[in-house]
Amino acid sequence: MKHKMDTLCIHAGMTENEHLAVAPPIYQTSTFKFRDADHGAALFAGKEEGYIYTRMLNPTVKALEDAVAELENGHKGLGTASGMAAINTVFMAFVKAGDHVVCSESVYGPTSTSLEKVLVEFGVEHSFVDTSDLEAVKNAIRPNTKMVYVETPGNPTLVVSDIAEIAKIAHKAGAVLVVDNTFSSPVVQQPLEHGADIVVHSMTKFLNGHADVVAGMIVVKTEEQYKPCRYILNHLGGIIPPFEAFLVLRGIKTLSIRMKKHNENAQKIAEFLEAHPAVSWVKYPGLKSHPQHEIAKKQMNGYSGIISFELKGGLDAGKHMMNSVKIAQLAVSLGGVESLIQHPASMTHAGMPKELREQAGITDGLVRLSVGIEDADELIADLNQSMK
Ligand code: LCS
Repeated sequence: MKHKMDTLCIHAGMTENEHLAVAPPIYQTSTFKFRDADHGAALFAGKEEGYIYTRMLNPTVKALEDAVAELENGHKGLGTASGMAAINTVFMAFVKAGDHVVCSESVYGPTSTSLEKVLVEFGVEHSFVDTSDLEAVKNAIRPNTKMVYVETPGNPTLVVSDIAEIAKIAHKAGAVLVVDNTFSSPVVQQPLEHGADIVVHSMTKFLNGHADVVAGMIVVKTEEQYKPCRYILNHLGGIIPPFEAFLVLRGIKTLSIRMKKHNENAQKIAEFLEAHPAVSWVKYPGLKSHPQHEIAKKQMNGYSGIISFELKGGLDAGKHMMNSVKIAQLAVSLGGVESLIQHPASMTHAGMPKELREQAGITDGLVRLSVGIEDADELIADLNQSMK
């Protein structure tokens, strides 16, 4: 029986273990013994299942991979050292010299840098487009396009792209659709259900949820996609260690309940900001004024916890707010139980060329708020005092 999300978050990936421990054991070991020489040879030859060496797979990591694959309704997961390790493993597994990637223009800064500065050195071409504009996606497709890479909602503009429609465009062109689902988590959005082929996560964010782990995850739909990802991950080595895997598994237990509170708090705060005279604009997928609110409604279950806005006083007013809020902390990252506020143009997206930032709508005055699960009224009162 397929469980509902609240139940899945508690039980996904939790198989029986030797001592019947309720919490997942941490297999803090780099390597595993072979019963005898033939057993070792059989494991290496893939004739028998089992663990060999933690870079290749570890039981605690496997439990987490199974859990996230189940939450995303995918075939298998691959745990990685960070969200960037997940993203670059997917690039390495699916594109090669001479191939072209169509990528959302509003993506996490280092994702655009990977394409712009690193993969170009390996002969991979790219185009950054507004993936909320389906015509722009169609027009960006070239004969050598092998991947469409979408972040939705996009960091930090919260632009929403239609996963189902982009999947049709990508598949018609013979390309895979990769969706970065970091901003939603599988509780709010399941891209594979809408036609995406591969999902990547920074588990540093909502999946872990407690600002104490850096980790990533890839979820694939088929064994044919799994094999090249596992091969690249084994050889590039960007794996998640067992202790981090344990912590993320622990975080996932409360993912569903946390997301409900993130959704609820962020909706209230977005509505408060939109009505405030000192605010010039607010982007939150749950607001009726959001340009892709209807698409968000169609493909998301709640609108998650991130809000972007600009104050009428521009960057100076934004800086004043960031320096004077008392509950939200001035820090990058997002998706944790604690509210965080930051300035993308000088922080998370500072590495993006200014023209690309402007093209993507990342204005110098844009402030990004990751709404935690504190008391919503207190968060609102705090933002209010910072705008006085
Ligand atoms: N994808 C998205 C959408 C992200 O927001 C981030 C990190 C990553 C991937 C990379 O994940 P990491 O390697 O850090 O686990 N975003 C950050 C941000 O907006 N502030 O600090 C990190």
